Amino acid sequence: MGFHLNLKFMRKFIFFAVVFFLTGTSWSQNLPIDFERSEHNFSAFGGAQFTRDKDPLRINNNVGLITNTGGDIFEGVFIDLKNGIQLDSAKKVFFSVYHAEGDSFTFQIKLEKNTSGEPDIYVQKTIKNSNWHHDSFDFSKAKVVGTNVAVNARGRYMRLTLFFEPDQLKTGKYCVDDIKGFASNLPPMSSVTMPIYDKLVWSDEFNYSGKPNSEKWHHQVIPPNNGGWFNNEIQHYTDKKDNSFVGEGSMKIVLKKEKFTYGNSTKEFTSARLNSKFAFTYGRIDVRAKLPSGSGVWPAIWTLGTNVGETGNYWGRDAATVGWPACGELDIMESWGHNPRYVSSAVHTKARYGGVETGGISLPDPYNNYHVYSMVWSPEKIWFLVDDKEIHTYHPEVRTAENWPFAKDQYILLNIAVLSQVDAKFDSSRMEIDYVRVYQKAITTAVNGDPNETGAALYPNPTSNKLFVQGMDRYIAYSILDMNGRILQSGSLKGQADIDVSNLASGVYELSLNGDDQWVSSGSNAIFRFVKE
Ligand SMILES: [Ca+2]
Ligand SMILES: [Ca+2]
Repeated sequence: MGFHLNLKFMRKFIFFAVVFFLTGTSWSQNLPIDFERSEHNFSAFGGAQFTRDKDPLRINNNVGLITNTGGDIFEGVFIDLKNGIQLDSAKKVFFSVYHAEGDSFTFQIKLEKNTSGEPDIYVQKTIKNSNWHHDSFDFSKAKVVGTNVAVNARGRYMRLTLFFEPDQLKTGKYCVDDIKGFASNLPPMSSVTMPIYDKLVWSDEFNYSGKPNSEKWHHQVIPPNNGGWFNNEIQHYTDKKDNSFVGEGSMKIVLKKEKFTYGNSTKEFTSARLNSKFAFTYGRIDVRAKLPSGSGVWPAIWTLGTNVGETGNYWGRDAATVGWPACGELDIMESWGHNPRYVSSAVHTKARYGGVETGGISLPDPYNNYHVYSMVWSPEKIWFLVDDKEIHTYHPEVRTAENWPFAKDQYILLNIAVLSQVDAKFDSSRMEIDYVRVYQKAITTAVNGDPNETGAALYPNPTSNKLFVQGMDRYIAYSILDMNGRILQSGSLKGQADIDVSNLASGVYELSLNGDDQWVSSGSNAIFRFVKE
């Protein structure tokens, strides 16, 4: 959903993200790229065209021919490298270029890590040469895309993009050949397998009637931005039953054209924005929903860090105030009425100045059909799915506080916003939510004893702050031990309970559950092993 959007950056980021989604299936190749093999095939975007062609000046040589059609100021071509270019000791990328028309031109090479969370970088120069021009770009003096910030680039870059006359609408034909750099000798990017989170830890099936269950949902109604909402939204959110209610197995969130005053602020539309009173770290969330429609209508299923400290939200009262985007935001489903049937997912972090990483999919009729919008959030990668089909992933190679605020609790938000381009004839539209389900991983196997005998389950694993223990009716006491057997904390439990482990350092620990004489023979216990992030 996002707040405080910088539209200039946003457009650029969204543009590149869309390009990635549309054309993200090119082959992965290793350096050097000399166009002698058919795999040296770039993917074109923004109107550009790419073909492997004969060298116009040298016989028996193949080159890449890029044609700018003037379709977009950022038309270009890219290729995904199998092992990437490693910019550590060697920082230069070599190339040969040739302009078929012979005029001077600006040539840019952009490199992307493709792992999200770190900025894209580029080097460019204006070249005037009527023959082949052999040159190199020094990425120790690269610039961050979208800024004038210089950076001494390091690490591995997986995607190479070429622009001719970037930032200008210009037609032209350009040849490129022999792109060389220091090929990474690291193995291809590790593929992280999607974990299976199958322990249902929180849900609302909406099998009741009336207002949304107040034990599970908080209505966010106080406009946090000087009497209004962020993003130039033009509605108020209310807790009125005609803006959100449950019946016939689903929750309805209704956006209505209706004058409404909150404080001194009068708006022409009302809607609802619900916060879950449940927050979690890692797991899978499934939301089955039908979407509202109409130009300017902006439904969202998303999460924010509980530490956002936003006025009027459920967590504001005891949350730290890191603010947005440092809290992290995960958009499981967003859709904008001006782009009908397209649903997308996005990640907002501080690393991209609040900008986004997005991916999406067009659905035939998300307004009249239910789809399941899911997110699988693991300690190192996040997957976004529609009907179990992956539409976007977020996977920084190196996780930092800037690009990965996602080792802390997030809470769920469900809302419909409306923007000023709403149709004058718009009356009302609704989102119907069949269920919201959150799953986590549980440990059910003790490192000693019979797991069926213990009947206990621990989740989530790994954990960052709380360890939930289910099936505790047979145990009354617990201890947490380090791997040297030292007791670090202990206490008593009965039934389902949670143990605060936020003070533990990262590492592997054992939880010892100790039997009650009434149920378990004296001295009996079960030990589970868990990971503290
Ligand atoms: Ca060649
Ligand atoms: Ca239901």
